[in-house]
Amino acid sequence: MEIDNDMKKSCDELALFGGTPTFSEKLHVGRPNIGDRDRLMQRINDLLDRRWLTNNGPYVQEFEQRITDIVGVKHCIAMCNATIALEIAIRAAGLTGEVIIPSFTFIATAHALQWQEITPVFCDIDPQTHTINPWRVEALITPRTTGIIGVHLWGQACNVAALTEIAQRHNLKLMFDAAHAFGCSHQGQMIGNFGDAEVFSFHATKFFNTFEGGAIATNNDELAAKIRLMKNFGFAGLEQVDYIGTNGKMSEVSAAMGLTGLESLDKFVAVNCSNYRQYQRELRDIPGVKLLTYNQSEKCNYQYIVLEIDEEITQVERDRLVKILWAENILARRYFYPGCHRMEPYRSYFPHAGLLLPETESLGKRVLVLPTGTAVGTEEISKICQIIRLVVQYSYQVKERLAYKVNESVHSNK
Ligand code: T4K
Repeated sequence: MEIDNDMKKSCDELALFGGTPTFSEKLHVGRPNIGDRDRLMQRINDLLDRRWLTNNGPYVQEFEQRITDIVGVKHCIAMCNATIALEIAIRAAGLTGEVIIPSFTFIATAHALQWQEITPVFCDIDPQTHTINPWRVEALITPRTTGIIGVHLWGQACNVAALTEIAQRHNLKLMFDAAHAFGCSHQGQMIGNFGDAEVFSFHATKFFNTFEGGAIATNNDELAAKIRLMKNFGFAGLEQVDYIGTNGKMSEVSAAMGLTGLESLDKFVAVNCSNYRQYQRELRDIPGVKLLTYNQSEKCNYQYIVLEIDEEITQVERDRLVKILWAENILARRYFYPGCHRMEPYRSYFPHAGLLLPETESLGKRVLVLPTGTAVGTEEISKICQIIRLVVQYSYQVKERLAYKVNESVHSNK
């Protein structure tokens, strides 16, 4: 490892050991990207003047059209968030019984099923891509299985071809939780076009946001029509209800934010990409610290800076590193630790699920997500990388200091 002579801190100066934090303000993962404020305010004024605030207003319609064009898909139905969008897509596609999903995902993927009393059956992941391992799916199929939901984690596509083949052979529905994958492609085609339907999230923490929001993309006319009704209580006319429905509508103010954000989409991606490249350069030669690589031949939003910490090599556990970073006001996240199967109610329902999820269990202990987006500058990224380098370079001193700190607090509590 290259020795960094400019290293600003020594081990003893780390904030966890009483030094001054590197940042005076907290650096978050998931700071929202915000487009042109004047354009946003103009749009908000327009919608107020129009007095049309929700229920399929003109901004929502324009927003849906823009997403449809970007994704190159037949239908986009905008929603209030991706969790409700998942629930509606699941219901509209007729999923029941058991549905196979990865455990290594945000809890919403599992909850969207369980909320409707459909059992999520957790499948292990491919440790290279962090996405569902199709070769493990087949063993989980039972007579109650009705579908598979892959998750394009970090914006990286699942093995779509293998999942499609398995779904077709077993007559299962196939959907994708594409919450991370807006603006990403797979084999040259934009994500949003695969399976029966795909669901995007436009939550504040995503690289492109509508405050809260999401959308279902599908090329299936019948499914799209059903979803449109279901997200509006099932209303097919003023006084005619065709299905059980809910309220999944996106509001005009969210669509105004979305339309404004779309005008800066290329900039958001460019900033994320440049941040990613800087992390790549500055973390490159730190042993045991691996940055997730994105497929360069695909479109990518570079929304997540994902590290895997191999503690056998770094000699510092991921969790200790997280503690050190938090003390420096770098709020790194352990997404998606500990895996859905270790969260309630699934932990109680399936207490031994972990036995079938060795890669999920192992990855959950290694992953670390760092701040990026327009709220993070090059200087900040350099400082974050310097701290990580320092901790790994002086892992033994760090361990000693931590042990001393624990001892100290044990004695002071006596
Ligand atoms: N499927 C997958 C695979 C997902 O990752 C998600 C959501 C969903 C489905 C469901 O999508 P939505 O229903 O949310 O549309 C955050 C987000 O809330 C969640 O949307 C996202 N995935 C998940 C990966 O991250 P938390 O629990 O980490 O949120 P929170 O409040 O800790 O926010 C993260 C950081 O962002 C904080 O450190 C502060 C910062 N932040 C947050 C907000 C809301 C800001 O700086 N400004 C803000 O306005 O889940």
